[in-house]
Amino acid sequence: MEFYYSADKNAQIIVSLLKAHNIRKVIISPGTTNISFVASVQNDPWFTAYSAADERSAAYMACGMAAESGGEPVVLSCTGATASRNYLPALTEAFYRKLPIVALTATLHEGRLGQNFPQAIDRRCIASDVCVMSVQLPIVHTEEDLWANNLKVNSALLALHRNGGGPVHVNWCTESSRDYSIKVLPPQRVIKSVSVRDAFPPITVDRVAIFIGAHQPVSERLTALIDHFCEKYNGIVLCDQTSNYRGKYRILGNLVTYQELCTSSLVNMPLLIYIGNVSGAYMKLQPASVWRVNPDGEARDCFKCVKFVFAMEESEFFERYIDGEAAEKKKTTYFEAWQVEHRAILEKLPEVPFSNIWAAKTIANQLPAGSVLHLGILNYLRSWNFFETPASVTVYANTGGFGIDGDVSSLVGASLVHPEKLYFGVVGDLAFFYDMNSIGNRHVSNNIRLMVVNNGRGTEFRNYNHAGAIFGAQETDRFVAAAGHYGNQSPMLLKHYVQDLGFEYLSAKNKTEFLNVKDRFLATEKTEKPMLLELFTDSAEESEALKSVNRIQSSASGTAKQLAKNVLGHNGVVALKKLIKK
Ligand SMILES: Cc1ncc(C[n+]2csc(CCOP(=O)(O)OP(=O)(O)O)c2C)c(N)n1
Ligand SMILES: [Mg+2]
Repeated sequence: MEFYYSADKNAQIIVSLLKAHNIRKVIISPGTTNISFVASVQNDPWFTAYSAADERSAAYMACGMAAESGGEPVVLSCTGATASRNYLPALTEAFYRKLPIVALTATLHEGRLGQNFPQAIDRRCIASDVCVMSVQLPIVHTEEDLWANNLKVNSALLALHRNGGGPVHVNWCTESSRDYSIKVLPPQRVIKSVSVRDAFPPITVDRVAIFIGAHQPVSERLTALIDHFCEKYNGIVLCDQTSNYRGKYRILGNLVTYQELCTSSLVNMPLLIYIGNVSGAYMKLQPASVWRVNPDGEARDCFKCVKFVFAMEESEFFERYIDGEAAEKKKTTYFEAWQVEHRAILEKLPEVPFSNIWAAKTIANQLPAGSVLHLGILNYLRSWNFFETPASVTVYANTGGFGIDGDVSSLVGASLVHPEKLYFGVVGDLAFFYDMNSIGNRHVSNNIRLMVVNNGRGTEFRNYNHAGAIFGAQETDRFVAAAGHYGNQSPMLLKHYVQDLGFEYLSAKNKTEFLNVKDRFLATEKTEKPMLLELFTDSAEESEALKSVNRIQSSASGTAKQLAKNVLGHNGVVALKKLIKK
């Protein structure tokens, strides 16, 4: 019988990626749990394998080998029991000398830990000075598991050299497969790291998108570099409000990407440059590959296809690709195509009911110049990401942790920095009541204008397309949407509270009332008091408004897909997709 690579997916990922990252030297200690990796390596001529029965010694051998070979990484592989414990002295040595060692510790299913299964050793927490990164690879069952384990191994192997480098730890769960019939390893995504000292990969594609997650206001200099880059490479800058880029190639991407009856071909792009932090835009993009640019050097693979990580400042990246060339080769067809589609959708925008979306549509572009806007997550970002704000406005949201617990406090804190500026906030009733004490802070002054959309619940969960919608309004309201708290849309409660705190109170329960108060709310001059504008909206109408915006554009195939969803339900669609794949 011939033996090839193991069918064990974690072993395959590790072997493939070691090769892709140009790592050849492996020191193997004996045992059962690591057998699928060992057998896969021992017949592959790529690797130079050494045997060492004593794990403590194996790891010190790796130290000597890595140092002597000028920083070439050395892999260690051991089994369960106490084997891996004996790596610790040498890994400590490697940590303080920044030696690139990959400690592969094989493990049984995590559920066996602490249950008197023999050999089940808990390696989930390790000492802080034995490696620069430690990752856990559970058994692969799904595509998502495969993606996650691939990413973790790539990240660990990149950490061998990043920020001075050092040893890394990969604790991988074995499937205990006895199948060694795999002649060719399944392809693995490889992530490469690029520093300012490296050669940069060429951009050979005909269009490039830049996606900016939540970002501090993009400086004038960086804006000029990005614009220049777009002109050279047929680029576009896909933003949400929190991207804070206001250059020539900005497109608020959600109006196009949210169309559920028509998937625009524009959302497919061969290359996406990803900068910035966690985005709450949920923009539906389908890049073929992503290059992430950030001094943190991390993959942050939210598009699931990062290929290069540029560990550098954004300006260094764009400057290098512009390469001193004048921006003569102006080719901006990709941007123009996005503009055309974006405008076409805007023009077809129907009249929507009184709602968060309607308020955003009505006043987003009327915010006073130079003001600052703070948005709540989900409904707030979503509604206000459909409509453009003036270029001089900066926008923030708590997308880092995604809580509804501190939106108002964040607004208050920001407002203290520039007392001369106006600070607008838009939050929901649950978010407001959560954090209501903060507007009683004695530092609050008249540069705050807060809009509270009071729909009496977390209306997010009542939206027609939310997972909560399947239970029906009444059931969802009981616990998922937490309806009826905090005065149950009382017209008095918030009014009294904020007036007693010295706020000017405005309210609107329909479009006419809103149009009557909006100019006061948007007054460009500072008023005597801070303001709170309370909107009373209805959840069914909030949902209706969202549905209208999401269904402006339609195509035959998109409509058919939606119809199938309605008839089959979510589970039916998943089952059908599986069937088609087979
Ligand atoms: C601290 C915290 N708890 C719970 C959540 C989950 N969550 C997300 S949106 C939301 C409802 C928000 O309700 P509201 O502020 O009234 O906005 P609406 O959806 O009604 O517009 C909740 C509870 C969260 N993000 N943060
Ligand atoms: Mg609400």
